Amino acid sequence: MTVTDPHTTATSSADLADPARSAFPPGFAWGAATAAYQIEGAHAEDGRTPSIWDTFSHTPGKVANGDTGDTAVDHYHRFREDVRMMADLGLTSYRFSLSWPRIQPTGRGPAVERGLDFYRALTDELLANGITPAATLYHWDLPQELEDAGGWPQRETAYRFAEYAAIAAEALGDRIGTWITLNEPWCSAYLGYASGVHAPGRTDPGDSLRAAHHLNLGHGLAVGALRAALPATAQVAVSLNLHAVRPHSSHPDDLDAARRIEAVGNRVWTSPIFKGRYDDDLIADTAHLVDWDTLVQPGDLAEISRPLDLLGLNYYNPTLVSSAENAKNLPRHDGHGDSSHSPWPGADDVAFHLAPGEVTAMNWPIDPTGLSDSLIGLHREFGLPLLVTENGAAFEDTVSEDGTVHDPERTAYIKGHLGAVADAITAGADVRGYYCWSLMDNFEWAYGYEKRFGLVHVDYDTLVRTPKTSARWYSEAIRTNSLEHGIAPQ
Ligand code: IFM
Repeated sequence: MTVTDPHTTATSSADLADPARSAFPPGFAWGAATAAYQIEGAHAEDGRTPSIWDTFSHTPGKVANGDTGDTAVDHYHRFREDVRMMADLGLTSYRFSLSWPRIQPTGRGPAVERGLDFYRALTDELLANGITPAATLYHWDLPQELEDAGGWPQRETAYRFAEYAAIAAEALGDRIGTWITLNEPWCSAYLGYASGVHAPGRTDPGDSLRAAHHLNLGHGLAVGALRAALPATAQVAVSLNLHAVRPHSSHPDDLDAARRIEAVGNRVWTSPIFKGRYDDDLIADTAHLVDWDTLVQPGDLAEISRPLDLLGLNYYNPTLVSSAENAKNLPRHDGHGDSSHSPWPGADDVAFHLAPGEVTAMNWPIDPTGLSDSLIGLHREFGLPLLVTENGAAFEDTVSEDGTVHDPERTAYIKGHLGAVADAITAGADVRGYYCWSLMDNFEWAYGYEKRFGLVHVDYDTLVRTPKTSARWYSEAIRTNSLEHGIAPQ
C-alpha cells in the first residue's frame, strides 16, 4: 500500500462518485461484527479459564471504572435473542470471534466440548436464520497460561495457536465457511507489548516486534492447519487494521515519518503475508530493538506467505504524521490511549496529529476517503478479494424518554463509509462485504463500557437491547441494497 499525501493525492468521494454508487454487487455480505471477550461474559463457565484480558481487566487501574468482561453483555446466555435481533435487522452475515480459553483453556492439549458446543449452537442458530457465520480465531484473548509461558514474544505461542486453529476447524468446519486467523495483530503486538494499554500490559519495544513476527508465524501456521481441516470451499483470511498514513506536509522528513509508520504499522504484516519478506527499511528502522536474523528462522516466511482467499481491512480513521522536529509548534494526537510508552517501535521521532474535520467520541477523525484509498491501494497492490471486516464509530448516545436512541452521527458515519466502499468498487476493487463494528454496545477494552460502538444500544443494568436509529437505517440499506433509500440519516 502506498502512502498518500492529503494535500496532493488523496482520493475524494466526490472524485469517484458514480450515480449508481449505491448499488452493491450481488452476494455482497451485509454484516456486523463482535468479539468474544467484548460480548460473551460467562467468564468462568463450562470450563473457560482466564485469558490475558481477564487478568488485565482485573488489575486495578488498567481499565476505565474497573470494568471487566466477566458478564459483558451476557451474549453467552442470550445468543438466541441476539441472533433473532440480527435476523430482524436483515444481516446476511455475522462476524464473531471464538474464545480460545473457552475451547482450549490452557492453550494446550485437548478441547473442551462444552466450549465448542456453544459455537455449534450459535452457528446453527445463525444458519437457521439465513445468516452466514464468519469466525475469527484470535481477537486478543490469549489463554493466561500461554502468557505466563512468555506470550506472543515466544515462538512457541505460534505453534500453540496453530494447534487451536486445527481443533476449531475440525469441530466447526462443517458449518463455518469463512475463517479469519487474527484480528488486528498491530493491537496485539504493539498495544499489548509496547505501549501496554492493552493486555498483557507489557512495555518492551523489542518484545513487541518479537510478538509481531510470532503473530505472523502463528497466522501462517494456522492457515496451513485450517486448509488441512476445512473443505476446499472454505475461505481463509486475516483482518488487519492497516493505517491510511498521511504525511502532514511534503517536507522530506514528514514523508520519511509516513514511510516509517507505514513500514512498522502496515508492511510488517502485508510484506511477509503477501510477499514472503520483511522489508529492508523496517529491518533498518528497528535493528537496534531486535535481531531479525535470529528472530526469523529458515522456513518462517514460506509459512507466513501461504495464499489467502480474502483480506479483511478494519478501518476507522486516517493517521496523520510528521517528523517530531517539524511538529514542534503543532498540536499532537495519538488516539491509542494514555501511555508514556509508544505503540510504534523504532518510530520515536515521528509525531502524530489530529486529521482535520469532525471526530467521534474516541477523538478519532472522520474521513471515509481513508477507506476508499486503502481499499483501492490494497486492490492494486495485492489483487485479492477484500472484506471490510470492521468499520464504525462511538458516539455519546443518549436514550430518549420514549426509549429510542437517536444516533444520526453514527448513521452519517456508516453511510459515508459505505459510500467509500462503493467508490472503491467503482474504481475496480473486489470488495465482497462490509461488517459494521459493532452489532451492539460492548466492552471497549481499556475504555470499559464508556464507549458505545453498537448499532444496538445495551442498557448495562438490565442488559436490554434496543436498536438505535442507525440500526434502522442500516437495515433499510441492506433491504434495498442501496444507500439512497427513503430513511434519511436522522
Ligand atoms: O472494539 C474494537 C475491536 O475489538 C477491534 N477494532 C477496533 C474496535 C473499536 O476500538
